[in-house]
Amino acid sequence: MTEEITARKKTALSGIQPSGNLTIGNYLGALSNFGSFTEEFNCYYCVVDLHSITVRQVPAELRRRTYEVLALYIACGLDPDKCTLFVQSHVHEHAELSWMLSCFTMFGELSRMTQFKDKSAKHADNINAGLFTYPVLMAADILLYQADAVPIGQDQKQHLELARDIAERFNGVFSPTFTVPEPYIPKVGANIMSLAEPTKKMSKSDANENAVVRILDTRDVIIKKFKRAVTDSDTCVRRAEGKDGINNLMTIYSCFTGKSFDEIEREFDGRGYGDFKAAVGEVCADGLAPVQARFSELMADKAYLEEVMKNGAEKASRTASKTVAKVKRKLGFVTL
Ligand code: AQP
Repeated sequence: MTEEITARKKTALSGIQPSGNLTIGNYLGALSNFGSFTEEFNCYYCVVDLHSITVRQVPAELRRRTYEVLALYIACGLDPDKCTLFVQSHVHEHAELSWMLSCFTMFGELSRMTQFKDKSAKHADNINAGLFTYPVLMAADILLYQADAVPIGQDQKQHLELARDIAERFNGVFSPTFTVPEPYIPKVGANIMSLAEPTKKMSKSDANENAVVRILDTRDVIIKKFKRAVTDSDTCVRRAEGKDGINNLMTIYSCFTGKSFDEIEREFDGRGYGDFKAAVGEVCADGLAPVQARFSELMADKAYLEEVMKNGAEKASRTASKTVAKVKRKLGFVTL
């Protein structure tokens, strides 16, 4: 009976790259929503280290951040006994399925990916093939586990749509093999913008430290960064077209307090931007404080984090190997 129920439970999967210290964009757009899936879904959350090497990484930093992202998953409330937490490179099927799926992905499709265009412009000296085929690896991550739901921020929507197209194409050429995944994008917080250039997304790899608020920034730093946030020449805290900086700060305030935009406008009626920016800093620092405290405890226990990684990799491999075996059979590979 229990097995039957487990078999019918839907699957959710998501991942975060250890390509920099995580920002409140990663937190509000993705990480903070992961926990809400654990009751209803079989959840797989991975640290996608293979993805991160599409951009040059310092090996020691990549290693440290891999532990940190895993610790942040747990610090944000993900229970390793209730969901599968693992590191992508520990499950070799990700790379294997990625190759097979790349033969079902068109050059033109990959050429249209806006993240490829943005990252090529940003890293003009290193436009490598991995940067181009990144969305195929992401499709493999998702399709390996037959994920029904993929919680992501707005910037990953195009990649998710491609994963759906690849799944449908493969299912159409052969027989149904992959579950076609649905994106889960939060209503508020799916697109947190840079504090320095509010028309641009907040990214963990941004070289301008004032543009990003990191989950692990200290209270003082968080408050200082919000005080410096770029706004406009108006003085009234209200949402409007063209007020990108204020719109972004209102979104962040709303995410941390649960207040609607109307409520925020009423709360700050007659008060200036200075007051508002200070308040955003306070609620953000308050919201992150428990995560930071739990994170410090977890980072002091590397052996525990390694045990979580090991158990997670074993659990993930069991599902991933079944999918790869099925795909190989359908493709006509000889199995021994
Ligand atoms: N600014 C953002 N607002 C909302 N959601 C965001 N996400 C990223 N930035 C924002 C979501 O975080 C999850 C993990 O992202 P990722 O690490 O896989 O890669 P990314 O989307 O490329 O994130 P970054 O921070 O911009 O990393 P770098 O600088 O390395 O490229 C995803 O669900 C993403 O939508």
